[in-house]
Amino acid sequence: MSLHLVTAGESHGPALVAIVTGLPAGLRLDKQAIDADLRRRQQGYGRSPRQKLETDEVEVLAGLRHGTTLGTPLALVVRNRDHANWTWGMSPWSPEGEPSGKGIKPVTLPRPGHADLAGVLKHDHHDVRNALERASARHTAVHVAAGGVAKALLRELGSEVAGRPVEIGGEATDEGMREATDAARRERDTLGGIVEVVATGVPPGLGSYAEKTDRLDARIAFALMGIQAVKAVEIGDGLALARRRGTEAHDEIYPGLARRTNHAGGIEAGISNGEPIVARAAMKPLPTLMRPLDSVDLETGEPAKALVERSDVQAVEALAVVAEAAVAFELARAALDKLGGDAMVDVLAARDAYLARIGEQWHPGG
Ligand code: EPS
Repeated sequence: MSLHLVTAGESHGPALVAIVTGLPAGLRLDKQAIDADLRRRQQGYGRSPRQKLETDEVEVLAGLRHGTTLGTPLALVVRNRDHANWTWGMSPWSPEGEPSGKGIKPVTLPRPGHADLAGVLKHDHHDVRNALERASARHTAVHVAAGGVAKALLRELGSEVAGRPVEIGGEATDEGMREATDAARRERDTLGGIVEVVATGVPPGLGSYAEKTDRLDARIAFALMGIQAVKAVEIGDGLALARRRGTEAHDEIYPGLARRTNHAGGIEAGISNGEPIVARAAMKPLPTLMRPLDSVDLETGEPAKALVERSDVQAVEALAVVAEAAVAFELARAALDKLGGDAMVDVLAARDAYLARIGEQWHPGG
């Protein structure tokens, strides 16, 4: 059984939920490490005032005993503190009492670039809120919690995964990113950006060229493109490779099977090659705008300005943490597909046997 993740949860509902299946028993988890990633995701220069309301923290409902996985489905929860302001508006059952708090009035002004319009048409909703609540990037919190579990597994296997923003609003230095964010905030606008995730210590041989669903680059691209607001993904030198000649595009092989370049971003033909895995994701500017774009009121059919709501100026630093979690989850899945095992001790024994076998040829460090 492959590692699998399913999530549920609306942005202002009671909680976000993730269930991870396919984990071996005997993996130690550290609540503080997972909570530290949840805090990293909440921080960032352009985040919305919502982050002052939330103090994300992981709760575990199943699959863990005394900090060690049981080899059963792992159920993770991150509560939405803001739900206290939406108890009537986002009540899972027919609400009782007089309407109060937020989310009472139906939203009928779809934001260009958001799920609002396509979501209501697809599902026959009459309140845009019924679409936007799940489309919101709020539920990336629980993906980060699941990514924390994957990172714990990878760490046991000797791999580390780290994400960072490399561009915000077209600026590539810390100062430029901050200035661009300040300017956009002043001008009541939003920004996008680019994040990079690098995974080190990944052995050769994860993934497969046999089927596209098993290609490691395809899986990573899928995982990154599946994050809210991501519009492009590249692996290694990505798009730039298309403009190079073959003699300048590939990573030559030296004794010990070492490489001196990593244009491929650690993946050749859908399989890890032992070099650092490098993936980048590009995020569009957030579509909730303080200076709203043209739209149409779905109730009247008349031209109107789109919904204006509290939101972030940019969330690129948050995306870096979410992308890190997404890549970690795919790498953990690929590692378990390769190594199998119902128990961590079996996974580690398989890893040792595999590294011993390829170590006869593969010793890139010399
Ligand atoms: C989001 C809009 C904002 C963000 C939210 C994502 O929420 P609200 O509408 O409640 O102000 O703060 O992100 C989070 C809450 C989070 O934890 O990342 C959206 O529309 O995607």
